[in-house]
Amino acid sequence: MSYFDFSNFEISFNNYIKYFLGKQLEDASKNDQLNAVSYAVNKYLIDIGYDTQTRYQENDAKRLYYLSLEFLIGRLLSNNLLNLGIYNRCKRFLEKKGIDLDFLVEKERDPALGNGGLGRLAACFLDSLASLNMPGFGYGINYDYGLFKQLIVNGYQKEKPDYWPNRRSPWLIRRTEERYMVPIYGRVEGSVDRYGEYNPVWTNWALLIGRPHDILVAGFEGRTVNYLRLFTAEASEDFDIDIFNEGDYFKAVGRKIKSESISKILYPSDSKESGKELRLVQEYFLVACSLKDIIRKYEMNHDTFDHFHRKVAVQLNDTHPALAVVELMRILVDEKGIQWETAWEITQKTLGYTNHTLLPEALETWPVSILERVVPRHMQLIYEINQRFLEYLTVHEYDVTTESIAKMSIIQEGAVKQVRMANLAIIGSHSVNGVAKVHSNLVKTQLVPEFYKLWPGKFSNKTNGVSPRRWIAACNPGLAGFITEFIGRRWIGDLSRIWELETYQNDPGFLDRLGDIKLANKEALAALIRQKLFLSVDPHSIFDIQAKRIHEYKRQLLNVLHIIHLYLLIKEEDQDIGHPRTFIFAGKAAPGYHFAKLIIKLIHSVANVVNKDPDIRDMIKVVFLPDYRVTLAEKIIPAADVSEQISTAGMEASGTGNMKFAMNGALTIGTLDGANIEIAEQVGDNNIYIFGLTVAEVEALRPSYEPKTFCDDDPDLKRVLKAIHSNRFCPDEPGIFKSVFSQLMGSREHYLHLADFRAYVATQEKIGNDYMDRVKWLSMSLKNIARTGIFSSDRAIQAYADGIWGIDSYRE
Ligand code: 4GP
Repeated sequence: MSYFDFSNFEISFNNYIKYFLGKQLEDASKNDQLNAVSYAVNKYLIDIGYDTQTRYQENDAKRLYYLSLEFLIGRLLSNNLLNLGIYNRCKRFLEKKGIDLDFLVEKERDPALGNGGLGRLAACFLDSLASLNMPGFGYGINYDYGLFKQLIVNGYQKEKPDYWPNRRSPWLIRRTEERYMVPIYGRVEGSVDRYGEYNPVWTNWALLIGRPHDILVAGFEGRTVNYLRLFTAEASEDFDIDIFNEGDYFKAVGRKIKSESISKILYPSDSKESGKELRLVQEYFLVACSLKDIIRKYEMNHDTFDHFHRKVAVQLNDTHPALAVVELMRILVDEKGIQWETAWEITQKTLGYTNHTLLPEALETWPVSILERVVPRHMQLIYEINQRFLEYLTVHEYDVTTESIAKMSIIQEGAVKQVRMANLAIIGSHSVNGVAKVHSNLVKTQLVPEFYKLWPGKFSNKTNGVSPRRWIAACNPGLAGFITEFIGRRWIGDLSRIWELETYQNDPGFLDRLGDIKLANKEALAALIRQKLFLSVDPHSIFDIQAKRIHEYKRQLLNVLHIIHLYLLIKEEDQDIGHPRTFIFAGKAAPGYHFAKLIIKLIHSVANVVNKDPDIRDMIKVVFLPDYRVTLAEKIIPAADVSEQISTAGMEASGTGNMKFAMNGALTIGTLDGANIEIAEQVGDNNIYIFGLTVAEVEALRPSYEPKTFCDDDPDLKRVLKAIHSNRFCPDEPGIFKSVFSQLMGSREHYLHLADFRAYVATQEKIGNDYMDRVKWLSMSLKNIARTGIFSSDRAIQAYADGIWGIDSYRE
């Protein structure tokens, strides 16, 4: 393609160093070189981006806006080079200058603008939208500080601020010509005009200023470049108040406030941190800036709003941007003078809502009093939306009970009146979806059965997916090259083709090579472990990995119970546990979640004892890799033999790590939860290790759960718990794990760890045996790679596009 004429790459690179940095190449630091390369690559993206926009414009394309408080995008350079198809060319070019591209790639900072699955999913979705040549754009916040950096000190997690040098990033384009004024606080003064109409006037507001910054998103093969638009809050000192005095809506004089703090920091997902006013302000800030931007673009081509929902789709990534329902209504009714009923129809048809969790603590509610203070006009509108909805229920729905009306109301009555964001999102959208089959069913039957009964057609499932570009091609070049050698490169843009790989399984040497690739990846991870932790692990041992947020429901503790069990088998009974194993953990705990932090300490304490005990003869090693993030995931996942997906059934909405591990050839040990169920359907029961209680069994057991009975019946389990209760793993800090013991033994232990212990241990034993049969293991591994094509985010995005958004593909 003409875009990739390398002569201009060289010019851009040289110009950046010489004119932007004012340096000679010899004086440029590695960081300067990295920025110069990134800058030169971004110039390609800008060119393609202009052409892409023209194509959308010429076709008057319907656009999708994905609103999310989190985008966990990961490093950009290697991914962009790969998607543009110029990695090798760029490498050769830099080699001539004596620069090692692979080295530079490793120097890039990884912006942690998200907490975990929800944010990473959003990033994979942007990759897929661009790769499918669809007009889909991310809208988020340009945080200065992403999720904290995790340090481990004496086995304890410590948090450090993680500053992302966003203001200097070569990938971020500051849109100097655009900014949005967002009113906040103040009060609403109403007057009734001579036609009897109520005219609200929002007065005495303060102003936030949102400045868009774009990160360009290249699709595979570089045909399409979309963008992720992140808003920075800027100070409003230089604001010209006249802008708002044009209409009579903003009659009063605005107060100037210092607004920069709004985009300072990402909130860690933590129930202790929830309910903080600044978080609500962030949510409103994002929604208000995004809708202003969306509407400005729409109005460039359209005079009326009659066709708005035919040209615009907005997806709410969980309830965090749910105020979009209200803000869109406010704009349509208050600013554009559209009739309520018409505005409501447009709003509902435009918005869709995705639920990502059933955990009660993650279901957002905001006190009415805070909303009244922060966004007084919006609170009025919420009351109005709710009143009309409740009236509709009582007039049109004969068989709704008072109880179900109370559950569906947006307002939750009680000592502190609350606004239920999920109810707002459901009522204000035309579509509600969960992220895996079982999860979507639970949304319907457990989370909001009343709404499902009312509007069954609104609910659907869209099983998650992950980008094969980042999660195979870029992170596992050995495997990617191998796949391409056999079936060509088309799988990168169409992962459904990867099944073709299975036809080669009888090719002599094929499985052997697959085994060699895994071994090389394990060696690389072992080297990283040595470098970071001064610990040596054997790449020939089974790499059994659990990498994800630390949370009781994900049951890292169950994994630890098993490790202690194996340790005691060797230590106390001198048993042969078969093949040696390396248990690797990674993940952050929310700063205020003390029990999760204690789990991290327990892992370290067990590691400390097990790794040093000569009696164990290196049969077990326990590793905790600190500061889990996208970059680390890219190194861990290709090296896994066993993928731990062991949440209590019914608690993990989907999981996406489970998909990444499987497509990189790891075998899953997992419960029938989230997308594990669908992975099992794809790979077949013989190629996955499923164990434990089902959702129905969990529900049946929970009310009468007595951990003690499981313990009494199982001497192994009893011994493990005793070891935790004693000071065996914490001689220097006696008693610190007593609360782990009492938690596990408590009848309210919600995650039923002990109930699944025996099944988990038995399944692990089977894994140990199977692993020793190399051909069997590799052939199972191959089936995981070849049969998980359905978990591409391209498939997920196509399903959203067809079923919810109604957007098309514009290739050329
Ligand atoms: C996560 C879910 O816990 C995970 O199962 C799912 O795969 C992911 O969303 C993407 O859908 N939820 C969150 C959250 O990250 O903050 O609620």
